[in-house]
Parts: sequence; structure tokens; C-alpha cells
Amino acid sequence: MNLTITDVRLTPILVADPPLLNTQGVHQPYTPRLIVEVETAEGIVGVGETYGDTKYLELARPFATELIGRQVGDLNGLFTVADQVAVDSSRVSGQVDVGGLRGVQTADKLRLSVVSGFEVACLDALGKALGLPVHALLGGKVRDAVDYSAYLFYKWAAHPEGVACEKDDWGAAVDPAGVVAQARLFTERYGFTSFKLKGGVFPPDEEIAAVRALAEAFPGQPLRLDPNGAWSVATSLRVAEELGDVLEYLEDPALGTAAMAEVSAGTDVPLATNMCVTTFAEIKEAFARDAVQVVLSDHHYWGGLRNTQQLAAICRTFGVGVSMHSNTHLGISLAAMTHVASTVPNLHHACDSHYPWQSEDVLTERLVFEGGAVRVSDAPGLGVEVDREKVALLHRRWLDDDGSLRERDDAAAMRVAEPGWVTPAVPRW
Ligand code: GKR
Ligand code: MG
Repeated sequence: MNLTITDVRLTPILVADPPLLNTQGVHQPYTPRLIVEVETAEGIVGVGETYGDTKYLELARPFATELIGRQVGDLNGLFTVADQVAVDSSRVSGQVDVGGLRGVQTADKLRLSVVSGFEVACLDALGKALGLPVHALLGGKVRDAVDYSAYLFYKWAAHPEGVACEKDDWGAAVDPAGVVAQARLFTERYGFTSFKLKGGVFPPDEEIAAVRALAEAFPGQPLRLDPNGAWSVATSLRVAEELGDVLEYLEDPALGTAAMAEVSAGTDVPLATNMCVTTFAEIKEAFARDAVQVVLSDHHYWGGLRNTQQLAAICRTFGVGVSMHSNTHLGISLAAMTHVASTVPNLHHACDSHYPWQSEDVLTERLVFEGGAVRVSDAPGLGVEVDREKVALLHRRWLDDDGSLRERDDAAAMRVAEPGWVTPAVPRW
């Protein structure tokens, strides 16, 4: 068996996204993603997916060149390659990543997000070559299906007039009744039994009312609220006090480990994060200060599926819960998340997924949620098949773009509706 990588293809695409609101603005009508394909000497092709903004693409290109001639099973070597890829200093802000809300942007995190796309593609190719599912390459599944939560968003009925976009059939959700109606659609369409509301959009009392309305509509079902760090410590504590009886956890109420530690000290409501613990280096302080009780991994910026397993092991050691965060993504990433989640013993919270919001995918067959869960595939590799025509179509959209949509920028998208909008200073409330 010849497992040498002989070709690597990178295809940036733009994927339709509805007008979902968050504290920084609104989703653009199209979001960039990067499809990674590695091909072995025997013609086996593995696929991966990661963030697609230019800053990722410009790292992925030299990375791809370095991979030619290496072994598809040399997963540790991907990190060595990553160390050799130079990151332009203008890309490193040290600030919370605009539009992505995924923690502070560092050179390492950019590199790791690129590694993840290649790691998943290599695992897919290796699994296909060996006739093994990706979960088997990760040590084997401990569950046959992975639970996901309904990821509720405040949402406009449509993107602003005059903006080129795809239509969606979710309707508007800008008040408690709209949020409950959206949650009902999620349960009807996908069978989800737990709910996360993206907050930080309206004043906290309005979001408290929305969560209360959800609790009444779905009694006893797990609920989460995530304002992406938009609140002060005092506001966070007030919300925790008011919703403590119905929340499974509060996600990133305040920004940064110090603020989260203060909130944590003042409430019994568990705190989760995908913003203050986003790298291995951030774990020590956060755990020592008991700032968070659940870490939400995003395998993209944690550097892949094996790093996610390592994160889960560290969380297990320290008695901290683990689950998964998501950003706008397609079926390749959902398959990757499902494989790794199936191998994590200490997964006690349903994972997040944006997938239901994506009406488009690059797969021949979309992944399916049944009873809110995705079945773990036992087919070789990830168990998904890429539709080349769909990739070509979404790539054509990327080629035709004047550049304005190639970087995700939720504040810029908001300015179309509200000229003068700037990303609100934190804490916003
Ligand atoms: O897509 O608007 C969004 C989310 O706010 C996303 O950017 C976050 O990264 O889903 C994420 C979260 O849980 O913080
Ligand atoms: Mg979050």
C-alpha cells in the first residue's frame, strides 16, 4: 500500500448563510469555507474542511506544498509543517477574532485551524485506504450516535433588501415568541431536545424573557444562553440569578478568564466557554481559577480531532466538562465532529452545530439529525462523499466575489442595514 501524498487541492468556497444576529452584527449572506483534499499515490482522496477567510488560505497554500511526498498517516508531522509556515504579523491581532467570536487571535491558532483541515483530510484518506472509519483510527467509538443541540439565533426574516442572497424558510425571530417558534421548527425538523440561544443581541432582560419562554414551552429540557462575552460581571450574575433554575449552563457571559472567574465565584450556574479557553496555553489559569466548568472544543482551532481528544483528557483529569462549539460549517466538518465526539468518554452535553442553518453543502448526501443526534458512520474514512459539481458551484461564487465576502465580517454586514454600526465595546451591558 502506497500512502504517499501526491496531490493536495485547496478549494475556497462561499456558502449561503441566513441573517443570524450576534453581538458583533449579523451573518453575511455568504460565508467563506475552505475544502481540503489530499490524494495518495494510489488515487485515494481524503477531504477536510476549515475556516476559509484569506488569512487561513494564505497559510494553507504553502502548507499544501509541504505535504507532497509525506505519508498520509504522518499526523504528528502536520504540526511540524505548521511550525514552518510563516504567519504574517498583520494577521495576529491579540484581540478577539472579529466576526468569528472564537477567542483571541494568535499565530498558533491560525496555524492550528489550518492543521485541522489537513488532519481531517489525512484521516479520511487513511481510513479509506485501511477500510476503517475515522473513529476507529481515533481509538474507537464509545457511542453509536452523537447528540446535538438546536442552535437558536435571533434572526431577521431576510437579509437587507438589495443584498444578493439565498432565501431561507426559517422566518424572523426577534422576540420570545419568535425564538420559541424557531425552537419548535428545530424540534419538528430535527428532533433536538436541548436548546442554545445565541445572545448578546438584545438587552439582557429581553434575552432572559426569551429563555423563560423556552423553559415554559419545553419544560425540563436543557437550555443554554451564549452572549459571547457581551455582559459585565454584574449583568452576568444577575442573569445567572434569574435563570439559574432553568439553565444547563451559561456560555461566555463575560469576556476573558478574569471576568469569567469572578462570575463563577458568584454563582452555582455552570459556565461554559469557547472564548476564554481556546488553546492549551489558556487551560492552566482558567482551571486554577475555576473560571469555567465546561470547555467547548472547536476541532478547527484546537488543531484537529486528536487535539480535541487531548483536550477532553485534560478536562477529565481536572473534573471539567467538555463538549463542542461550532461556527458556520458544512457536512465534512459535521462528520469530523461526530467521529471525534463518538470517541470522547466524558461528553455529557449535546454538541453545538450550525449545520441546520446551512441550506447548501458539498456532499452528495447531507448528514441527517434523528432525534437530535447524528449516527456515527462505520464506513471507511469520514463516511461522506463530496459532490464535485457542488464544490465547483460554490467555488465559482468565491471566484466571482469582489473580495467583500471572502472575509467573514458580521459588523460590515450589519452596516448595510444600520450605517454607522461598529462592533460594540465590551461589556455591552
Ligand atoms: O455564528 O454568530 C455565530 C456565533 O456567534 C459564532 O461566531 C460563535 O463562534 O457559535 C459560536 C459560539 O458559540 O460562540
Ligand atoms: Mg459560544
